[in-house]
Amino acid sequence: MGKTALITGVTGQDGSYLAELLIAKEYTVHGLVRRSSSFNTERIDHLYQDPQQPGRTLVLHHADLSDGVALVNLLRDVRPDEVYNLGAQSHVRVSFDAPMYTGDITGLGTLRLLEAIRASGIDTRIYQASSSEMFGAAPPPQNEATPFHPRSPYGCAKVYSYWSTVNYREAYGMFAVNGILFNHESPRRGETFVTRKITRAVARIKAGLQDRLYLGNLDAVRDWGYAPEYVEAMWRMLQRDEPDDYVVATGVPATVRDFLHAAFAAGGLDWAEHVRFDPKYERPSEVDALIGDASKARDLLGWRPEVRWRELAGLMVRADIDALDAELSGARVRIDR
Ligand code: NDP
Ligand code: GDR
Repeated sequence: MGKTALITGVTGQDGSYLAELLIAKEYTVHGLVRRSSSFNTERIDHLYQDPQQPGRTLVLHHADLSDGVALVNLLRDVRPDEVYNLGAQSHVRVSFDAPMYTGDITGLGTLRLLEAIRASGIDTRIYQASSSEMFGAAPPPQNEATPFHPRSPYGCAKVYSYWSTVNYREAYGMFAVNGILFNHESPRRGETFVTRKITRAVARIKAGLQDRLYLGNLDAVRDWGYAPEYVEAMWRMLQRDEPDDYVVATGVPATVRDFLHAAFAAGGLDWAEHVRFDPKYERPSEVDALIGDASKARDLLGWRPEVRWRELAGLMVRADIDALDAELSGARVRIDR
């Protein structure tokens, strides 16, 4: 019998890659999906199986991180061997506009889940999606010993979740781990995060659908890795004998401007001709530089990143060009009909 996992945030970038990874490892994956007035399962539609089909490997449930009772009931029903808490209001800029909501879901949501595990009395392991945003203003390189100095409501909420996870490990002996992941991207990255916003714009500018791209601070330094590699690290953390916390990063820095340059060059374009500044994309307090030291993950998990930011920019641009081509040719077919 394979294992059973529950993923919150299964419809997000990481949730979709993690579901694929676990299904390939013969897990039965249960995903928590929040109710939306339009479809929000695009990233996992290729994994969808008819609910009537016996022996499904992906089962979706409606629930929400704001609803603690629903979490208890879900855990009692599913009785997962592993829980991955990836659900969150995950956008840093938006967290300044919706700080209370972000605190509720990204912060308290984790506590609700931890408490639901305790209340349901099941024996399980939990992975908490912690973030390099917790380091905030702490100078790079950052590792597991670097003190936190968050710079946004999102970062503060993640610090709350981090310590709640550590506390449940210490107080109740729970197998609870924090993966402190630095930025990781992919063709499935949300369209309003800076990398995807850029690579999508390259495709649209090349196709003549857009001319300008408005961005905020180009000087910020980030350590961008490739999401499918990062979900492998999450899984490895839960396979260890003892629970612990790990930084996951490439250790290679680049500015937003560097990424912009590489992505436009990959599309045969000059970014300076198209990019304009809009202060609305700046944050009231910015995180200037995040560069991770993932030596512990390398030594204890045997985890090593392969894809670096420049290659990532190229692969994301190609994926966006291909996706737009497919969309446009589909539209033409419909118009022809
Ligand atoms: P996404 O924004 O792509 O996905 C977030 C997921 O959370 C979505 O499935 C979303 O649902 C779900 N969600 C949002 N609100 C709720 C709610 N109230 N109840 C239940 N689910 C909810 O994020 P990523 O996949 O990029 O990141 C996964 C996790 O890792 C997040 O917690 C993020 O903060 C954290 N993280 C991400 C990093 C990165 O670089 N990607 C780095 C470090 C940490 P819906 O699809 O309906 O919006
Ligand atoms: P980040 O990612 O805040 O690091 O959080 P994002 O891609 O939003 O910003 C990266 C940097 O780019 C600058 N920037 C812009 N950002 C956006 N979104 N839009 C713009 O137009 C723009 N112009 C410049 C930002 O100021 C910032 O410095 C991501 C999220 O996935 C979090 O959930 C996760 O925890 C962290 O990464 C690690």
